[in-house]
Amino acid sequence: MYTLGEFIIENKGCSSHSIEGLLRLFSSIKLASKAIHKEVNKAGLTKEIIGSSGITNIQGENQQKLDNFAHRAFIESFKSRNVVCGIASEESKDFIVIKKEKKENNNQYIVLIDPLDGSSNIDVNVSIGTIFSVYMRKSSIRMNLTIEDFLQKGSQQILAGYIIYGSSTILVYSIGNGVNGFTLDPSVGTFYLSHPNLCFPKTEKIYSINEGNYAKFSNGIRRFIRYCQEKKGNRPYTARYIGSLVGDFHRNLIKGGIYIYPKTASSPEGKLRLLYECNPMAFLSEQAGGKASDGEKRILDIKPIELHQRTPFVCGPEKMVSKLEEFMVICK
Ligand code: AHM
Ligand code: MG
Repeated sequence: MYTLGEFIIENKGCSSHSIEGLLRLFSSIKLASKAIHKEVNKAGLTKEIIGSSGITNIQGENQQKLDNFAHRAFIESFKSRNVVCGIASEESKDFIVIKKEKKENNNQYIVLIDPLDGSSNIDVNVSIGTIFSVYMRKSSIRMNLTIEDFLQKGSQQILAGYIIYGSSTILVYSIGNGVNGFTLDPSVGTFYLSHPNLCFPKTEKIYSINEGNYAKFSNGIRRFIRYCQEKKGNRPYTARYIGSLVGDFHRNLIKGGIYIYPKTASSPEGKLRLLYECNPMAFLSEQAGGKASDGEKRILDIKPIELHQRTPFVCGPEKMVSKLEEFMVICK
């Protein structure tokens, strides 16, 4: 069985990035994710992990203790591996500059991360995740990092992935040559290839949306929901919604389903963050033979204008996303 490290070395594909760089990046990601895995697994036993940290984050949301732990774990881990020059995190207002250890280090990777996604599920023992994405810096290495290093289109990602802390801990990633998943064997602390070449299945089965917001949805989204529920062909589809993007996406990727977080009357920009959540999931969707859009246009083509920008988000099998887009046009 391949370990993640062996797989990276043998499956670099056409990526022009150095194996050493990728291995160092993954070394940081693995280290932090194992620390989080350990904490998540004993969450019921210790008050240090469950509940609110008492801090309101930049999103105006109540930061959970585990959000904070995960944010610090990733920042420290990236700092220690000497490979990344800047990080933007959903839990931090501004981007974080990582100083070079040695003058000759040319750390050129920019990381954008949602350290702990699906926070509302922490206290109830339901799957949560980490979402990450990596870009090359655009500014000269002789200059200071600028905000433009972080505000790149999703199509510029060189690596994107997530870790799901569920019944087992699984890391799924793509460097632009397909999607592969690795399960952590906690007894040895190693990720092994368990889900090679992940693609959305041909048969669509599931739709995932918070239907409690139905009254606030646009007519296009309501029409699509009714279409999913109609008895015709392989419909009605099954409704499944965890409220944890990583968990919902992972299930839909394996079983065949669409994930939707549209704009609503009260959140005209949607809820999810373009840089930390939607771009990496859109990259993975396309790499798995699917599609991702804001209901009208491709997510990966959006030029971000600010770090914590939100966007409506739809991703899943190509046919399902295209069908939803059709309804959005018809009902305009
Ligand atoms: P978070 O980053 O604060 O955890 O919020 C993102 C989460 C997604 O994981 C999930 O799909 C969505 O918010 C659920 O929102 P809602 O409870 O409004 O359905
Ligand atoms: Mg999130």
